[in-house]
Amino acid sequence: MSKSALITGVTGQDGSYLAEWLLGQGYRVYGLVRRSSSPNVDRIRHLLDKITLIPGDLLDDNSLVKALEQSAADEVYNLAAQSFVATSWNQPIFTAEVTGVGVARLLEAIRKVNPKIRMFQASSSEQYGAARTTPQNEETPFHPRSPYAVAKAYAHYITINYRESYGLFACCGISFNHESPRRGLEFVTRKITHAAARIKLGLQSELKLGNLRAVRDWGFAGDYVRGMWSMLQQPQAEEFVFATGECHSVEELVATAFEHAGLDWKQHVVTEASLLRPADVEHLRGDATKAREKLGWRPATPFQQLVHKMVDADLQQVRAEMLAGAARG
Ligand code: NAP
Ligand code: G4F
Repeated sequence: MSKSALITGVTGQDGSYLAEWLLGQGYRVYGLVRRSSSPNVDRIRHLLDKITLIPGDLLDDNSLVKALEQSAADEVYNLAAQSFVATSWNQPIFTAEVTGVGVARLLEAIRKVNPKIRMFQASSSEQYGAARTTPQNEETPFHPRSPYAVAKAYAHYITINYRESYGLFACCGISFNHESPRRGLEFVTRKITHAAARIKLGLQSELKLGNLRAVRDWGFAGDYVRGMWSMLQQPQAEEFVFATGECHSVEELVATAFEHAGLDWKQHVVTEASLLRPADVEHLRGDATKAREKLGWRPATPFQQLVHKMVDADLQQVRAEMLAGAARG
């Protein structure tokens, strides 16, 4: 009998790539989806006849118990979160409830339904925040700089605590930023590649950004989900960092994307004070040596290739939307 996996956050960027990967590995794949007033399955539309969606929410304990029972999951990948850092200052309590305490609810449900379930928790490089050492690895202390990062730090430690308290196979993958054409439009990479496409096609002329000096270690989401799966195939549960080890500033990202679209970014980008964060993370670079040595994990997509791929996908998508609009009259 094939293994069963439950993905929370299956409608998100990572959830869609992980579902594809697990189907390719022969899993029965279940995805937890929260109720919305209109369909929210754009990223997994192509998978809908291959996976089973189960209604539920990290805010609702009972729905998690039911989802674990219905899926008879061997593995649970907790990717669900309020994942946008900027929103976490406007909604700190909600972010703590979903991104932080939601993980405790899931761990309790696992304990109740089947403590043999293996669980992956999506930890974040944001937890390092104002890290004092570079690059960051599994031993680097956390100094979270946003309500989101604080909630993720709680989620991280409660996962380890349930492993140590109850012997659960539960572990955290600490991922640095990973992107794709399926990235939400509010995150800086996609905001930039989508704007470059719209400017190129004459639909807008200006792009407003915040902190151009911020530096991130950006990789491709499709590479990172392989690492998540590998962690749950190990003989013991432990933490791993996933990162490229290469870092670039937001300004470099804009220049790379606009150049690929045949544009001069300086003619279009303006900085806007309202987009600056109350406390930003200025510089992140990860050290994924442990993942490379123990899991054989390596990111396969260099920065420039990633940015070009996102710009090309956005050009294609915006053109298709223009054609559809013209056809509708
Ligand atoms: P994403 O695109 O924002 O997806 C988040 C998912 O969580 C969506 O499916 C969303 O559902 C779901 N969700 C939100 N609140 C929920 C709730 N109360 N109950 C159930 N589901 C809920 O995020 P992502 O980029 O794929 O990231 C996946 C995970 O990795 C997140 O936990 C994120 O914090 C973490 N992470 C991401 C990165 C990165 O660079 N991408 C790096 C480190 C860690 P809806 O579609 O209904 O909104
Ligand atoms: O793309 P971002 O919003 O990603 P951020 O804050 O690094 O968080 C993402 O990666 C984390 C992993 O480290 C995940 F845990 C988290 O869930 C999420 O996926 O912002 C990146 C940088 C920031 O320093 C921000 O201040 O870009 C800077 N930035 C500059 N102008 C902007 C903008 N960010 C956004 N979103 N929009 C701007 O206009």
